[in-house]
Amino acid sequence: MLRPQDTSTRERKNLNGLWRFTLDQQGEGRTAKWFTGSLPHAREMAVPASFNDIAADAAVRDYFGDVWYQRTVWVPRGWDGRRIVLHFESATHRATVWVNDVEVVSHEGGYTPFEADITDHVQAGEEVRITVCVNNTLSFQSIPPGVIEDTPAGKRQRYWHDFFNYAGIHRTVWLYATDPTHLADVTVVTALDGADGVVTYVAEASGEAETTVVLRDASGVEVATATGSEGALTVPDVHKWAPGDGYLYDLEVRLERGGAVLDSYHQSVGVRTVRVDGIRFLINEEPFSFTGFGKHEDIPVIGKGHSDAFLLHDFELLKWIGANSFRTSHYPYSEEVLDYADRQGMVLIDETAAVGLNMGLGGGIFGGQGYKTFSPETANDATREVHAQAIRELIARDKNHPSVVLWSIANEPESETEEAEDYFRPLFDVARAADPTRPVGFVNVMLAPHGKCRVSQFGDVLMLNRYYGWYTQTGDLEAAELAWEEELTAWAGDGKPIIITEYGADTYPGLHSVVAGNPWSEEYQIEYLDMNHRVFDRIDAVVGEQMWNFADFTTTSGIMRVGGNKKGAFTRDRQPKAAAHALRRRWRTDLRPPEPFAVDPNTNRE
Ligand code: GCB
Repeated sequence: MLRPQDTSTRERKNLNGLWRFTLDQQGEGRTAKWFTGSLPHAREMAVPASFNDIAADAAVRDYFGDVWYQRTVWVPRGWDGRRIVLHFESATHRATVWVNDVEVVSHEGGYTPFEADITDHVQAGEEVRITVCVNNTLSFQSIPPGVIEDTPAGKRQRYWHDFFNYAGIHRTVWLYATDPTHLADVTVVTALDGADGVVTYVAEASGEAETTVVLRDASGVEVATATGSEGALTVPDVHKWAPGDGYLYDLEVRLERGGAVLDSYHQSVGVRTVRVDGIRFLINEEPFSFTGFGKHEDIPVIGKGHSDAFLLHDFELLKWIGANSFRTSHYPYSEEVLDYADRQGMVLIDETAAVGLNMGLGGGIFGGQGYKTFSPETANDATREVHAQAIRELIARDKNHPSVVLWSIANEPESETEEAEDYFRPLFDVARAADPTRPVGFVNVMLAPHGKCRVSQFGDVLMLNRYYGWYTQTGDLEAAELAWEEELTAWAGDGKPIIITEYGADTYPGLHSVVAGNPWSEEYQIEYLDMNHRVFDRIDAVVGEQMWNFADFTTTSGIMRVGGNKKGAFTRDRQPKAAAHALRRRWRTDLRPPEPFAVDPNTNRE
């Protein structure tokens, strides 16, 4: 599926704005066919946005089940004879869409795009009604998983991931038009040959036509051209895409018939290579060391709704602090984020929404979960198929982004059991079949330390989340340092690159402590980070540190969380905690004071 764009042959209409909206508390909308007319009891709702925090109402915020969105749109008069497509960048966690009375598409998974060819159901120059039933209920067969439990107070949604289950239409909705003969997909893979770049492309078309490709550099100068639906282009003296240097070429792919251009699509291309070599992670054959964060899409009021302003501001802060990378924890982010990361030379670990597949977490001293993670009744073969599809859709969407250097197929799943090994083995194959060019891994949890984890054997890279000094050895950083170094040394023995994908300490902004070892204080966050950094610096295999989290974020409420997760270097409204300045001093090598002069005792007598 191609991302909608305006070109000489394509035209888009943005459907963002205020839609009619209603909760379906009785679950009656489908049987009552709400899509056949104006939605009952509708209020207005912003798109894109999570619906949860818009209303000042707990019934809306904590709602689970079906919600309905509706609007009308005029199909442009000029689109007569064109193929007309309705495209959703995402709807969380699943959706069914009707155009007038006709169901046109259903999609499972809250963070990847889907679309429907609606040519047969609309008329150019006429108005149509679009109705979307979005459902945010989590089950053991959804990614991420959850359950609905019957409690004396009624049904409750429960899940095992540590962020609020925001839902709704989170990203842009498009109506777009192409020629009936159109490009259906474009794939590019890049390589380096000495000073030259090689861009291999495959273009899929919906019908018979000649394919022509033209590669232009960033100033628009043509550097290579070819014909045919697949081929390779050589770029003499290539300007590589590299961390901090988001140089992009533009590949125009054209479908032509009898001299007429039927379709033209522009694919940006960053020429770079990625490879793991022993304990090194190589970008363009040079060792790369990740600095940065696990992030979230989490913004006041709009929740997981995309905001261009926050996108830009977050990247400014990432640059300010010296982050060269982040992980799209714990789901695929908006495509605007990926596009911008490409242009900014930001390096991404791209993650599926498989988070919370671990019943060992969250029970703790307050009792177990009462579920087994993997069993015929819980996460089972059907779950794995949904998970496999989530991996395929992530890779299909993001395969052409040079910023993406590593796929993360899950965050902190159960990985110490035989069932986990059986569940995950084929999923690594799915990822590698979908993209043979990038390393694949998953993020390991503290409950499956070295020697116990049975899934890390499948990864090209080890990604570890560890909280020594926070969840264990709380407040005792000396003990934490010893335990952490011992475990990390054992992992280093596996001979793979290690990226610390999470390490962090909740910190209440403004809480201070003059004595060391005082959790929640701004000082402790810095002491905790310093301890981690000492450990990382002693282990050669550690090629990355991504602190948890970039900013404070919303979670379900509970005694472990004070108005959300407070492990941010920045507050939720993006103000720096003291730790942000400490990270900046470590990561911004350009701001470090020059090395003190070596004093030659013979010439300098001061
Ligand atoms: C983790 C999870 C992350 C949580 C974090 C925490 O290991 O991957 O989603 O938010 O710990 O703060 O507990």
